[in-house]
Amino acid sequence: MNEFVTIGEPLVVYAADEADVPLNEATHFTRYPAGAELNVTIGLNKLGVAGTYISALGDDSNGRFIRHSLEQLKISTDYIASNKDARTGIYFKERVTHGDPQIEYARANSAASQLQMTDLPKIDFRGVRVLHLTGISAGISHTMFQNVQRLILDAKKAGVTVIFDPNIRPALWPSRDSMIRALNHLAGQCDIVLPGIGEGQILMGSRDPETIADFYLNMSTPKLVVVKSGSTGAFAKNDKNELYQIDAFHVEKVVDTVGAGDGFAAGFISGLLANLPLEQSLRRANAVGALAVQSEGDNSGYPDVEQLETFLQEN
Ligand code: KDG
Repeated sequence: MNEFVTIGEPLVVYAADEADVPLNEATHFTRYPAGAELNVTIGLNKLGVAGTYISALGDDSNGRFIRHSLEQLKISTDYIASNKDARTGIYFKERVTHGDPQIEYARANSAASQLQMTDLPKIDFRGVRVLHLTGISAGISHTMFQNVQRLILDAKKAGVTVIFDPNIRPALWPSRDSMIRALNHLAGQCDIVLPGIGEGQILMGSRDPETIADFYLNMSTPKLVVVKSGSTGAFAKNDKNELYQIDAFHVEKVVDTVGAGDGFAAGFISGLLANLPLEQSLRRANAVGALAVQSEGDNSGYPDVEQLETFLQEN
C-alpha cells in the first residue's frame, strides 16, 4: 500500500572521484540518482515504506538511468511522466574531505520543471498518510509551484498530514525575497515543517531553534516544527508547547553531507508512519542522517530496516 506521496525533480548527480579538486579540474565522475524528494522516496523504500513519487523524466540516457535505478529498487514509476522534448536535470558535485561540496546545476527547463499533472493518472490519496514536499520542487518553475500548491489542497481534503522541508536552494529562485516569501507561504499551509538551523537565519532571521519553531507555530496550520542542526542533532516543538531535544550520533568520518537532510526526513517519516513516539522518530531521523553522511552519493548510505536497527542498538 502507498503510504506517502511526494513530488520532485529527479537529478543525475555526477560526483567527482578526485577529492579536494575544484569542479573545473576534476576529470573523473561517478553518477548516481539524486534529487531531494527522490532521496526521501529511496530512503523510505529502503525502510520498507512504499509511496507515490510524482515527476517527469526526459527521454535521454540520464532519464533512462534514473528509471532503471528505480526499477532495480522496486520503486513504482507509474507517476513519472516521460517528456521527449525536454532533458533530465543533472548536477555536478565536488568531492571534499571537509565541509560541504561545491555543486553546479544543469537543470533549467528540465522535464520535471514542465510536469503537467494532467499528463499523469489522478493521484489516489486512499491509504496515504503523508504528503512530503520540499521548497526545491516549488522553486524549479511556476508550473511546479502550482503542482505543489494543488497537492497541498488535495491532501488536506483527504485528511493527509502535509510535511514541508524548505530545502533552500537560492540558485533556483528569481530573488532571495521571493524565495523567502514563497517558502514561508508554503510552510504556513503544512502540518509539520522541517527547517535546518541555517535556513532559520535566512527564512526568519534567527538561528535559535525555539524562535524558528515559534515562527511557524504562530501560523494557522503547523502543529509541529522540527529544526535540524546536523552534527548537534534536532530540536522539536509542537502546538502544545512541548519541547524535544535529541542529540546527533557521533560520526567518525564524514564523506559527503549532501542528502543527509533528506535521509533525516525519511527516517522521521518512517517513524511517524510506524506510530512511534516523537522522540523515537527523531532518533531514527538522526540515525539515517548519520549513516547518510558516511557514503558518497546523495542516498547511497541510507540504511535498510536491519542496518538501521543494528545502528540504533549499537549507538
Ligand atoms: O538534498 C539533496 C539534494 O540537494 C540533492 O540530491 C540535489 O535535489 C537536489 C538539489 O536540488 O540540490
